[in-house]
Amino acid sequence: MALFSFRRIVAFLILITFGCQPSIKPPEPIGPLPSQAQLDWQRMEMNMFLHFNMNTFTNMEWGLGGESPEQFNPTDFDARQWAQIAKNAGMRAIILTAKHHDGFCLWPSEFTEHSVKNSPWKNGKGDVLKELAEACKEYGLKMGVYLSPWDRNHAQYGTPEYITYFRNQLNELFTNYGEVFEFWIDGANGGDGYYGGANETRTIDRLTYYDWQNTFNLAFEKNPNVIIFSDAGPGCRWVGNEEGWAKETNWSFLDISDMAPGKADSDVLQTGMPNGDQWIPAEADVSIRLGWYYHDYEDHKVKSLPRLLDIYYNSVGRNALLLLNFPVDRRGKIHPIDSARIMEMSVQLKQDFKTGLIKNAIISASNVRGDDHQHFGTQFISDNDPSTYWAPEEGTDSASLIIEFPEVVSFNRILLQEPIQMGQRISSFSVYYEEDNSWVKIADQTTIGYKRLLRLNDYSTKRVKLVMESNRAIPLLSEFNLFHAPKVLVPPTVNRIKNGEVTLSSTENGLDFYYYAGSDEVKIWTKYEQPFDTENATSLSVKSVDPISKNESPEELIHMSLPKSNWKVVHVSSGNLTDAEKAIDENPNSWWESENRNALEEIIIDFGTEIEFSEITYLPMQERYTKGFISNYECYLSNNPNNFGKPIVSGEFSNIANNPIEQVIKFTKRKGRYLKFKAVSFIEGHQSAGIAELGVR
Ligand code: FUL
Repeated sequence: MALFSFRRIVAFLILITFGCQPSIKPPEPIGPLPSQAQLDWQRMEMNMFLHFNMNTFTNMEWGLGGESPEQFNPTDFDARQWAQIAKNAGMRAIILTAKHHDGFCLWPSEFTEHSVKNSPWKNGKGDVLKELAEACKEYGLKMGVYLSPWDRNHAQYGTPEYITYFRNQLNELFTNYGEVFEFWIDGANGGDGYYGGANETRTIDRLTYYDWQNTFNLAFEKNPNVIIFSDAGPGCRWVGNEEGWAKETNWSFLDISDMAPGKADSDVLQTGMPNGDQWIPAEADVSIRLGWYYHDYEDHKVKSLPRLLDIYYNSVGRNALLLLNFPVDRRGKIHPIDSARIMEMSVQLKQDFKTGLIKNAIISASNVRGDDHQHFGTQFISDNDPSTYWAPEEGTDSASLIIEFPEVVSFNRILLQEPIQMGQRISSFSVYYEEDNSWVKIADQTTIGYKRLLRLNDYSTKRVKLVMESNRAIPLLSEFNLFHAPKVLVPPTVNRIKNGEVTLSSTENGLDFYYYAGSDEVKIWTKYEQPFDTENATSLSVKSVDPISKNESPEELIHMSLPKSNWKVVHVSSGNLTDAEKAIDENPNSWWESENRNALEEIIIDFGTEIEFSEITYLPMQERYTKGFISNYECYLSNNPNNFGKPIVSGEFSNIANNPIEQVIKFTKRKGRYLKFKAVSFIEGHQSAGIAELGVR
């Protein structure tokens, strides 16, 4: 009988219980406050950034502007692949470099010849923006555009006419491709360039040149909800670094009186301003590789899973939105290494936040606003709805919540969220857990904002306390939960120093490491307790084990050089010997570079004693902007440093420019005390011999 259904009876009981109570007014929001568009934006949490256009084909990060549209020609373009990856990884939107600093346009703009319309791709009939807009629609994603204000191609850049051009382009992008949810304004602006053939240096006044307010108004006319990104907002702000992290203290407020796109203090952007008068939350942009654009020599430099997790926890977990960049390759697709890595991250994050432990707990608050549990009770902090919240009494300076679990629980993650539609209110908080009947502090922190995630060691307890100590107005909390994230099971990082000592480490706390030095099929694993020596073994296997679940990471086999503790550089053709020691210091991040340019260069190493080996290894420098890559080499071996005779081996490092990993030179086993390594030629564009590390095994 529908009339007496259970729901109706409950509704009736609620009505008679609470309906007659005087209604308690909700707390007053405290400004600055986000707009609805900013609220929706913040809830996206993680979006995809794509760098793809002329630089992809010229192998540059910043094109000069004089490139030819002929050079743009993806071989297997697929915007649906981008959208599918974004969707599968849990992202909500894609922002594409429609025009980067070199001025090349990915859409057939009516206002320039420097676009896809004059490229061989699809015989000039292609439109990347159109295909992206369609793919986003298909996968339920939003689309944003990066339109570089700096244009090193345009002849009029620097004059008032260029502003008209820029606005015309903005208009095209906002008119022809459906809703543009975010308009990305990069800060890099002014410098040398092609500028229609002038080939000169041009600068502009970042505060006044673009008449930004009127430029923004054009975007708002097309989409009143567009989020405009720049150093100074107004929709969201650059986080002040390109490494994907915000400071632990991160306010979503800014006072932009002296700021403009490309004109701000990055330290301030990393924290926001506690007294800022506008709501301008942080967006943290970072690339999954070293560069923003695709370079095949960075295929081995895709960020590791632990690194990506650090980025997530230090951006989304610190009240910022994460904009993670994928450099699209020359096919017009995301590289398989990158897509596999982002899926690893997405799987791990799902595991981390799989089960909120608060579900079965009793939550008691220091007090509840007007005792009105129905509207302001603690049930709202675990309802997964960021708009509902628990509120304490007015006048509460410091409020607290105690969570009591029916049984002992273990946790290592804490999630906190403020209902930011009511303003960002909490300035400091701490978390305690109960051990032997007393409270032990485990976190002493500052801001929360939309979301704050804490990564901690494992704690086991029946009671946890959260104290919100200082607040801009009574603290409100929309979510508070604890999780027990599984360990990230990747093999430990291996580090060896010159004296031969090997250390194992991991960014994940609480893991055990095991190693086996040797190349036998059946390994006898040793538990890592302290730095060790590998004697003369050149193979080292390592793995991580979670001591609680006993789950293991895959094993990793590392090929090492014979120990270098007694090695010395006794001769270099240019530069000094102390500097040259960097070539054998076991540190892949330091390097020796010869001083002469375009000359044959050599280095002689004394092993201290005669040794036998069949491989020589050469690691080129591992920096983002490379130099000193040797392409042809000769190796000599002798017991007399003054008489080497003929090379024992010579050859070419075939793919070193594209894949600058450790290069291995193999030959039949030889003995000797002195090794002479000679650079015979360098790769195109390089003029010196650079060595991050030389080894033998
Ligand atoms: C920087 C630009 O100069 C880079 O090329 C890249 O687009 C990055 C996202 O912003 O400032």
